[in-house]
Amino acid sequence: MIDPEVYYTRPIALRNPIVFYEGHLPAFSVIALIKRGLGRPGVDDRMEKLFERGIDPDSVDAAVPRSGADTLWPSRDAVLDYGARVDAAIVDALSTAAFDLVGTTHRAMRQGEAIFTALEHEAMHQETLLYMWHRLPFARKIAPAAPRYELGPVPAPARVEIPAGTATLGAARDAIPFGWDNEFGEQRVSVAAFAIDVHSVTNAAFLEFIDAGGYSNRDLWSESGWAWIREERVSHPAFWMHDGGRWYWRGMFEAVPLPESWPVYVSSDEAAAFARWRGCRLPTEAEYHRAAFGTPSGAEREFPWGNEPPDASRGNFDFASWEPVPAGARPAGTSAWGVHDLVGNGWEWTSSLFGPLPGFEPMTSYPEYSAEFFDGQHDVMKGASPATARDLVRRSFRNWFRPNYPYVYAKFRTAAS
Ligand code: AVJ
Ligand code: FE
Repeated sequence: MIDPEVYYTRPIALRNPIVFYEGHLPAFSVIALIKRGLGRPGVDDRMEKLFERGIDPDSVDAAVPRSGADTLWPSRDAVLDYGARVDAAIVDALSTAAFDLVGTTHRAMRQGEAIFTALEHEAMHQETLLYMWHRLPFARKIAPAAPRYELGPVPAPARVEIPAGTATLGAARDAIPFGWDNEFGEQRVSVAAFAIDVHSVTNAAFLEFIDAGGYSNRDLWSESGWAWIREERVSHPAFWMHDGGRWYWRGMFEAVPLPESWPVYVSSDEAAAFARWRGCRLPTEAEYHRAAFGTPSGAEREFPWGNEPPDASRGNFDFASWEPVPAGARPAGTSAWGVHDLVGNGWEWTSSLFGPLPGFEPMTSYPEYSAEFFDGQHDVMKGASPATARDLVRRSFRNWFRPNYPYVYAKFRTAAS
């Protein structure tokens, strides 16, 4: 899909170049499954060191040099050859490992942990790669088929009142086949009554914020949010482009005259500024759970629509589309309260800082996964985007980014007490 010429470029300055990810997926599987899971030697020490970890700096001009800045990356053939060697080693491990040791000597293999870790990590980076490729110039990409967009009317704004009740965050350790460490344990939270938007905030609504001078009104922004938009001269969503006096959506393959009914993709800082402009706020993680999984009877569901497994009728996820679809276009995914698009069509920003649930324990196959990010500098996102694999669509799944990260497929809605 992409021009080989961009293989060593960084479509997002904060992240590693594309070549890193092609080596990172196999290297990660070796480290999590073969080394930590099964206690066997790795496949290629040099490659496993080079491709072990990504980065999460808070700014491009941080004093610390960007990871990989002075790395001489291997040729693509060498990376692909490494991938093939890893595939063979993984197949061999799965066919011959002494899985009866699970739970005693091989703690990272409890309930197959390290296998799921490798599989879900790859699914996550498929999303990373797609939103990175979204930033590449159109001329560097080949559309697999003529792109088609779903357009539709802007839904009428509406709010729903959700009465006070209980939300269950996380999951009990044995309740799900696999979860990342930050999904455990289970926590019941009392949520006061609140009101929440039935639909995600659309491009049309966000345009009003821009036209009202939202990006130059200091009062609407947090201190760090204001510093970010000033320093990086941010004056519109990263998914928008301005040309000849008109706004366009930066699609994967071409610019699309701004589709008013699509949810706006923004950073948490931009979402919070919009909410303040509207005289309200973002929902908390617990409020998101209540809106998505709660019901008037008090029982909680696995998914907004009920307990049936996710499919394409319920939401725009699992690579169903390169772009968003209009807000409210998947009514079969509506929650018990009539709230649309809580899972799919873009992650949902919450106002909650990423932190551990009670009983948190770093996972053995990847102890760095969450713990390093419990630093008060990351906001929780819930739900799913068009580029989120169906395997990751589950109630307890939690995603997180810095509040000024504008590149991920993330939307929002507003709430009020
Ligand atoms: C959980 C999506 C924030 O993309 O940085 C991938 C996931 N961690 N490899 C990221 C992750 C290590 C992470 N997010
Ligand atoms: Fe990774």
